[in-house]
Amino acid sequence: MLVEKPAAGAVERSSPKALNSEQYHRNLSSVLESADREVYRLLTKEYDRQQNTLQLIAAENQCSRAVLAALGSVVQNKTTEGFAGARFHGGCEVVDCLETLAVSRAREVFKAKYANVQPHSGTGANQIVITAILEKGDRIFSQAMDQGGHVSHGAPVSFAGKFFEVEHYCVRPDTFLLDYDAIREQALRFRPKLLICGASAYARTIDFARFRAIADEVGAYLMADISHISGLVAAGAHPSPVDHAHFTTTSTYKPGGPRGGLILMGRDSDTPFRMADGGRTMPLWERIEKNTFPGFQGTPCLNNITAKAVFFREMLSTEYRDWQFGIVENAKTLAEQFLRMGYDVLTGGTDNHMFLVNVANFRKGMTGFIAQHCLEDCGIIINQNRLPYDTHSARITSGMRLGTPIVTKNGMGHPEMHTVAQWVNDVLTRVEIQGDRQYHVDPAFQSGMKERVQELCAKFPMR
Ligand code: DSN
Repeated sequence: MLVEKPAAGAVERSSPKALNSEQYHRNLSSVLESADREVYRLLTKEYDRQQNTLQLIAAENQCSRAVLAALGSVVQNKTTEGFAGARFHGGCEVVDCLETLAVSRAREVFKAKYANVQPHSGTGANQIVITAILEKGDRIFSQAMDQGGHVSHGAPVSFAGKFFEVEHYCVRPDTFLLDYDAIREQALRFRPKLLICGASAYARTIDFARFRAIADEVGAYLMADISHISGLVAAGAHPSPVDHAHFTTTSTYKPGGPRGGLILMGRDSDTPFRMADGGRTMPLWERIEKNTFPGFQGTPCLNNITAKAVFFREMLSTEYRDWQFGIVENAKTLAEQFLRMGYDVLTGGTDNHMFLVNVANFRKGMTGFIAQHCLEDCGIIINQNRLPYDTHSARITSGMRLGTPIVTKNGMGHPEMHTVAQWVNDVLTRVEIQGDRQYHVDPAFQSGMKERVQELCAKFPMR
């Protein structure tokens, strides 16, 4: 065998020493800083924004640093398709264990017979369920987006809205509450194949048993999208739909975990499903699995699945449970303060983590747009929200939506909710309204408020 000799004078290269996992994953933030200062600088800015402003967006949450660590690991490098034990690629022994762990923990958290941890998002989970059981043109019946529903439940602009025939139910115009008798009557007329319940802007308890009774009466499947309340459901702070709905879906970041989705099934997981083309009959869970891959997604995000496993373990803790009840208590306190100050809080309060306020009824000319933006100028982060029967467009709106998951996680309680309500009121009272989207905030007032917000947030650092 011919062996090439190094040229005279050449330096012999020593091969780099392999790091162990701990060394490889340590100080990833510093690694990013040296590799890409521009992104590092923006990431730092976002951390500072989250730490120094009040996070009151009901759809947002804050995951643990353990979840962040799981997201940023070498697991992200692995490609595979299929489910644990039945993969397309080799080298899956570790990711199979991780996915199996995530599934068993999810089942324990939600007392579910079946859990699918692969959906990339809550919307993806909904799309997997919808396309698993419906054929093009089939009927979906869901809460309208401007009535508190969610875009993925069949809004005209969404995927489901384009390929299925969708009709929406509304809340009552006088109480803004779901009217189950009216929903039943409409369902009897419309005869949907899929009834969807679950909301992104509804402050009251949802009666999942009632929805199931309606679905059964009209021969529909029931999907409960509990993205906004799944943390509360897991802790027992809101009734669970898992044994009422055929399918329960949720995003995993809204209850405080990594980005991603989850599909759960209870007593209906083995219900037989017959393919429309007359193909074989299979249990519902298997239909969902087949429509996840190869039906809807390719490689699952295995680092997110790893992080879901970490998060589901957190969800089983007493600390997590206490946090969920604290979120509801804080939301109730905050809503009560707004009511006390004369605001129009829809439905008169809340049973969950959020509530809606009609700001247009608070001051002449006030809009959701102005409320969101002038509060943000002062370090208070909320979102404007279209209200049921809103007279303003989606870009202007009459409402604001406030939620308490993050402030509660960071340790704020009743006294801070009083302060926050007072500050929001100060800003909304002081802002000069110049049009639907035009306003002026006195710069000295603005910087004073930002400082106070920052001081409060410093006492309750991100956990
Ligand atoms: N579902 C949206 C919301 O409630 O704001 C965000 O995903």
